[in-house]
Amino acid sequence: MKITDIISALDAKHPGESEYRQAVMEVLVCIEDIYNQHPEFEKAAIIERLVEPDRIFTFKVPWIDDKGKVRVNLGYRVQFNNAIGPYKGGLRFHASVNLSTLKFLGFEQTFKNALTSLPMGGAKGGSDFSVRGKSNAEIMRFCQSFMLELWQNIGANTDIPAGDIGVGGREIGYLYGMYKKLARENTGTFTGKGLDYGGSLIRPEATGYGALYFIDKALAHHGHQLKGKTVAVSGFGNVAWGACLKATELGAKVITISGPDGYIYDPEGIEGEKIDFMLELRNSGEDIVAPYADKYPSATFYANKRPWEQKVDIALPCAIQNEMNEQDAQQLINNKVLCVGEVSNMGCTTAATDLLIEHKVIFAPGKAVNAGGVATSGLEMTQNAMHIQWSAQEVDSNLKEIMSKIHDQCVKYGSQDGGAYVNYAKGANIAGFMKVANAMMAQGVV
Ligand code: 2IT
Repeated sequence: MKITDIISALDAKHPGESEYRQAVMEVLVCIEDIYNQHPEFEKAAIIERLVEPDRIFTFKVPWIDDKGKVRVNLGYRVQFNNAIGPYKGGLRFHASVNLSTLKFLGFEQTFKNALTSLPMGGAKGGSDFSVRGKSNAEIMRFCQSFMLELWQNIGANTDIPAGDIGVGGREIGYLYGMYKKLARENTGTFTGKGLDYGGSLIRPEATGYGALYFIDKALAHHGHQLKGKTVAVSGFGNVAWGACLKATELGAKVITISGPDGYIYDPEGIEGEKIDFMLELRNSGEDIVAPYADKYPSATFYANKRPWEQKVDIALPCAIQNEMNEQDAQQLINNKVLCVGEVSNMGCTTAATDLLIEHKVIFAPGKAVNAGGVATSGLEMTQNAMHIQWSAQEVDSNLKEIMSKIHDQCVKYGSQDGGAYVNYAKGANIAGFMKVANAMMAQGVV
């Protein structure tokens, strides 16, 4: 089947799943040429097999709130592809979660994990449960009920969940605690665990750190440097936190963060204790950034707006999918943006991505630039399997090396204009696809 036919078949089969179809389409458009050079892929129906998840678990998650009321959420695990290793990917707890979200995330995860060069397949899961405004006890009961259903389908060598939006250290603790009780084993079936029970140093920071290592490389490759650049960050969770820390450490100045209520603009830079305050805001459970401007006089709060209207050298969406649209991208281009990195998965709409690439903005796609998180999860799995804990320095130097190799793969497959510009989206999609496709070819029709 031709790529265009595959896309229309998918549109007909899954009409409501727009994010999933968006993610698939973005990959297929990039790999079309290389796919056409490999007739054996078509014969083995590699793409038809790659775009559908291996299996999906859907289940109800009943739990009791603090008032004694029975509540019901939906739980999912999408085991997307295990051609190169056990299923691996996070759990997202957010009101917006549905099957389309998790299929898009699982699909992306498959290629991202391939890019890390570690043996991990792709998966994603989660629930439409929102942690916002819930007590610790409610979150624990929800996590326990979620795990009561899921535990039989995961394992250290089959499927290893981790965190994502709404699932941080606290939730992983509750989930893993219940998993251990039910499975009667303790081999590290989750990553992102606490340091006292098998977690890895640097894992909480890893997505943001890795992203900045990648951006640093990408800028250098195009004759620029990170030092002295201004950065707009969206979000104020774990990923935004790591990005702010590393951007600042490498000499850039972060001037925005954002929440569902609007964004903070702080021209003096969000650094030092201001970054710690971001975590305090996150941990307050209220999901708002406005109090930052009350605390720091250098900052202004813009209600219900997104940070992309500010003039910056680098824009890093770190919140959720499709948070940067075509108008945002145009605004950034008008303001002479140099680089955009999708630290959130599929942070840009397709139209935004296309526009940025068309204008030769250095565009780092999610599956490359945010792969440091899952890569460090892979390093956590290694440490668990070896029954040891590495130093922060050891983990960090591995992470840096992995991000550098991902950058090299993108350059290999995405260079254009005689090497003057790298289309990282194309490079990442081809590199990830080739690895997964070759692994699938080797293993027959399964
Ligand atoms: O999107 C991602 O790569 C993650 N949420 C991390 C997944 C993981 O298994 O560490």
